[in-house]
Amino acid sequence: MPRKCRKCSQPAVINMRQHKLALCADHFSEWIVAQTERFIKKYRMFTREDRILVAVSGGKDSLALWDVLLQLGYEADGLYLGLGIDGGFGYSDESQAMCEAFAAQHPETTLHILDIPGAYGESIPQMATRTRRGRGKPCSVCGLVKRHEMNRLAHDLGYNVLATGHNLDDEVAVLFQNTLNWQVGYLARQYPVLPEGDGFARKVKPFCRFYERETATYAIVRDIEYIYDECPFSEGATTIYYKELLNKLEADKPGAKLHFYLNFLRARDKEGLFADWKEEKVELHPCENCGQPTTAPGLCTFCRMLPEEVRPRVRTAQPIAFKMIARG
Ligand code: Q46
Ligand code: ZN
Ligand code: ZN
Repeated sequence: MPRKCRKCSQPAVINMRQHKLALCADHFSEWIVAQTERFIKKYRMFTREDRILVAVSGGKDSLALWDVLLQLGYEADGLYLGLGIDGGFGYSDESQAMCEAFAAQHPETTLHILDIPGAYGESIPQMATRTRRGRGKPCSVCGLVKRHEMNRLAHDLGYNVLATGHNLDDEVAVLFQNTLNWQVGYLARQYPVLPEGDGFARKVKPFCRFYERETATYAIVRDIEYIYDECPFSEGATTIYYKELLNKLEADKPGAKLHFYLNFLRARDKEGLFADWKEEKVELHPCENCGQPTTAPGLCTFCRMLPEEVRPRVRTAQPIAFKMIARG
């Protein structure tokens, strides 16, 4: 028998076994919005005075996050980085089209689009091939470019908070990987909010306590169009392997992922796990080319990776602002 919404007895669109809660479409969207606000406050992510830049990829999590933040009345704009990834189906073009379609329906917001090949003359896979980084996979170059450009653009465009759509499944896969390897430094820094400082924007993950199926259901009930395909290079990634393992665990023990993550946060916050851990203080210097903070004197890793003649572009590369003008 299909389940009924706990609040209104309409047919439920989702049954969240870990919360023993089944909800209809309307009550589920309300629940997601209210829970997000609760997490934002609980982890002191930001307030309505902050300017938030949401890193959008065209996928369900980041577009759903943008939607929720707008519903909550935060000043939240989007940033899309065009990576120039095709994968035989125009992955980057299609994901950009999804972000534009979302922005077109929200005239109160702005979508900033920076096309990496347009700005620096090469796509991410081309950069990876030229620099021979990442053993045939462009992901390490991609991560480096995204981190650098998001931070640079947040700063240049006057946003102090960078929000990403990482969900519970993402966070738990990383936590599991870091625990298996006892990566103490990474574990100590894994948290829903990373404070700003030394030229870095504050980074927040307001969806870190939602399962992937919850963000997907939210996107569907809110009629948000998103790209279903993953980036073609994500195939075979270690985190996907861990996600599969954890899905098996979750199937046998509903709520196991959430407990693993929440107990980790509790051990950290209430029981002082990592309280004595001191981050090695590394001195940061502004990059000679772009001004972003970097550990080694001279050029930052991103500028060093670019061909010399392309480097000056980092100082001027600005995104296109895609904004729908409300008619009427
Ligand atoms: S890192 Fe690698 Fe992702 Fe970049 S190349 Fe694709 S899979 S998008 S999160
Ligand atoms: Zn209901
Ligand atoms: Zn630099």
